[in-house]
Amino acid sequence: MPHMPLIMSSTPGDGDDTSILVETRPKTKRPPLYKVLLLNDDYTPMEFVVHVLERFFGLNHAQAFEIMLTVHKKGVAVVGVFSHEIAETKVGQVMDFARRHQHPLQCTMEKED
Ligand code: TYC
Repeated sequence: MPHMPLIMSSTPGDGDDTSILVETRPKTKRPPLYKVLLLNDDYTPMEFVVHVLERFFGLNHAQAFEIMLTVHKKGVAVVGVFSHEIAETKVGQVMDFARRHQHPLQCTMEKED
């Protein structure tokens, strides 16, 4: 919202000549969003990546397969856009799950422009 001064004036005609200008600058900047990226590698099985996308990003099988193929072919893809806290949680979940299964799958986050 633009700068919109709120004018608190005296009651007209009551002899009070003072008025107060209150600068109200609505400070409602929305928090930045973060892209969560999945990176390709030569070793993580395709089915594992599809499972990760279904499990942690709520994608159905067809959506998960499509994104997995995009990463496989292009090297990287955005799998979702979230608040900083949610993005960090997703990245952590994916990295932890991949490590526990001994796959080199990489997941990162990047601030949206
Ligand atoms: N390139 C992998 C393979 O051929 C599959 C893969 C897809 C790995 C997406 C990681 O983020 C990834 N088995």
